[in-house]
Amino acid sequence: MPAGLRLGDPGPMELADAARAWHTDGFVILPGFLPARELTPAVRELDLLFPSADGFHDGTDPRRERFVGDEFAGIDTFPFASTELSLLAVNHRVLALAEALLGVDDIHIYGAEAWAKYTGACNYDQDLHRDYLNHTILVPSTTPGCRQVEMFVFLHDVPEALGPPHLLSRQHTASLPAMPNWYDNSGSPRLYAAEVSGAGPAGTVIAFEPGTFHRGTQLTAPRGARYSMQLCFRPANLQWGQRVGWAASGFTTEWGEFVGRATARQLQAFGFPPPGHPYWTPETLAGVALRYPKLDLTPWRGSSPVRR
Ligand SMILES: O=C(O)CCC(=O)C(=O)O
Repeated sequence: MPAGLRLGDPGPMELADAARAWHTDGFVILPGFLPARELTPAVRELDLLFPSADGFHDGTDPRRERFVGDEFAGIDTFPFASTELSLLAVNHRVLALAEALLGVDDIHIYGAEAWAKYTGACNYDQDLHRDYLNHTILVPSTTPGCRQVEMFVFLHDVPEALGPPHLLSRQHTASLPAMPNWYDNSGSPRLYAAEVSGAGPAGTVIAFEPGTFHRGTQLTAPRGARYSMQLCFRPANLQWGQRVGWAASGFTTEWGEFVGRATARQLQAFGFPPPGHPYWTPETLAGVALRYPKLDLTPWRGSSPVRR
């Protein structure tokens, strides 16, 4: 499969094709993978997190200063102020893709961020790098069952002028050692010449391994803004792949709102034991009902070992 292949028309067969490309190149670009009807509820609530392009560039949004001077200052971490955006992070298509790429059906989300970038706010142009230094306490592995996957999700169209990530196929980097982690353009023009742009329409998902070389690029569109999510998944038992612990934000209103609207599958991705697990007893069901009054406990209640 050619490096940087783009797969269109998402469908059931596409997950297998995506997995093949991901294994060959270390990344796969899925243009418009999330359809508009599933993206729109979250996009409508983006103003709960970030200034609009006009609000930033006209200086009318009092939140704008936060984004100036530091490319990473535009990152909000899960759970988001928008419950729709939190739900999108574990959208059924996203979970199916993570399962297909990782080759396991018990997956955990170990990181979720929303990121706003604005033309002129700062320098978004990065050196080619791998992300693994803050995604695992070890180094990436290609052994089945020991892989992790990151995803960039575009919440609107991201053409070249809105700074899409650029990625490099493993076919060009397989011989590079685990360190150093960053390669600048002057020292490695061969690598930069081979990079592939991730530019794509709204709903595009770019799945890549934490060991895949990639980089952020500059926003050049006049009065531009780019809104995206970065999601990270691992097999549930892969303890060395980490970024955040979800219980740390368990007291927030945003977490409670998300749990109250999430499905059993979505919550399992955050670490809820699956229906039928010995954890689910009358005692824990009663406690979880008190903690999350909006959560429908039917999937776990029906599976309680005590009731069988
Ligand atoms: O947001 C992007 O386009 C890429 C950012 C990136 O690669 C990074 O910060 O590690």
